[in-house]
Amino acid sequence: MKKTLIIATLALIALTPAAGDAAKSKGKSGCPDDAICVWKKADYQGKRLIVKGDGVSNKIGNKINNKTSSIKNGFDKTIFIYDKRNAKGESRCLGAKDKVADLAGSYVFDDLTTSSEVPDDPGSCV
Ligand SMILES: [Ca+2]
Repeated sequence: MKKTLIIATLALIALTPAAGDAAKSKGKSGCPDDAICVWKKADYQGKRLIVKGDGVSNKIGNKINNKTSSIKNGFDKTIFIYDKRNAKGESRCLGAKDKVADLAGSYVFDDLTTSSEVPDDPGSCV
């Protein structure tokens, strides 16, 4: 009887850190819902910046201007990123929950992002 209790306790101890590690490994490469997340390095590495809320934001330009190399769209709708402030200049589109591991790839937008936009009713990327 006592032995069973000890085994059960040990099993619980063994399981607990595993759950903690899983949560931790998600870490800085994750992106919350209803936010745009950008990283200074490709593959969601390096400094992460989270931009929450709808509409146009210059937060990326204010914090890590022209230094974004990967991006995730945590919104359930299309968002845009722009080369200039206030949603001006060249732009790129990301569909709902879309992500780009390396903006230097086919997106050809590495180290350019300055502002972002979450339109009310954007439709889908063309
Ligand atoms: Ca720019």
